[in-house]
Amino acid sequence: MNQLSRRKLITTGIAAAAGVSGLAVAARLAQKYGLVPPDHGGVYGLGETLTYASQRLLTRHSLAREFQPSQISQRPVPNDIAPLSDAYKRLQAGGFVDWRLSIDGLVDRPTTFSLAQLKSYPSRSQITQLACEEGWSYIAQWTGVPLHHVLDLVGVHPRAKYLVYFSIEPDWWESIDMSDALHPQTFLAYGLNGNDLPTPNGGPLRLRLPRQLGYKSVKFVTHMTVTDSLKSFGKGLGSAAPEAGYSWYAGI
Ligand SMILES: Nc1nc2c(c(=O)[nH]1)N[C@H]1C(S)=C(S)[C@@H](COP(=O)(O)O)O[C@H]1N2
Ligand SMILES: [Mo]
Repeated sequence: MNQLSRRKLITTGIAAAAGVSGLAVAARLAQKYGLVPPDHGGVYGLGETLTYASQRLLTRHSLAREFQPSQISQRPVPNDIAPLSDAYKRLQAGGFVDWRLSIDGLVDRPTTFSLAQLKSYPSRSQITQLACEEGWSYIAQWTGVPLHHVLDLVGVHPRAKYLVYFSIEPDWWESIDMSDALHPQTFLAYGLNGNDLPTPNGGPLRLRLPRQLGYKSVKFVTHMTVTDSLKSFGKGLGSAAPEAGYSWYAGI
């Protein structure tokens, strides 16, 4: 049986189990295949699980749409950000020479990278859409290093399940599963439309993840950690988003 029909079968199986034999069976199936998102609890729990499970199985390797240069939006819309912290302003005053991204957790070689190091790795540009959960969006050209390149350098352990990433700005942290972390279009962006990434858009460094809503593309990223469990982060729901009422998985 080929991969896709197998995936379809599992998804259909989970959905059918939810309908026919009740929630417990569906939940057990989803658990078995590692398809339960960290914020699955509560009234809408099964809905979240089904959305995540079917997306995971059917679109694990699919690509977000990429656009032509002529389709780039006139103005990349920066969303409002909270007033910048002193820690950020100090680094900005120094031209971000001292900006660091540290990666630790379930990796062979915990490493701290400077921007210059990140820029020395093979860079990639992609023209994708950033879509906010509030309804607006824009198309821009993002330049950076694919995250899988950097994760290969630090050596992710086989039992890793999630990547948790943090902004230098308080209250902004997110996580994604390893399948999204290693996805070819997920990258650490330091450029926008041919220039350095402007501060309002998350410069000098943000995560870009075009297959999920804008809030997963955290700005001002300074720290990432690889883990097999999200329980000890924040309220254990996987990220700041579900703590504020948004879905952890924001696939588009
Ligand atoms: N650190 C940080 N990251 C953030 C945000 C923020 O306010 N602070 N806003 C998020 C939201 S809700 C969206 S829609 C996008 C907006 O990206 P843009 O400003 O480039 O349009 O960034 C996301 N990343
Ligand atoms: Mo947003």
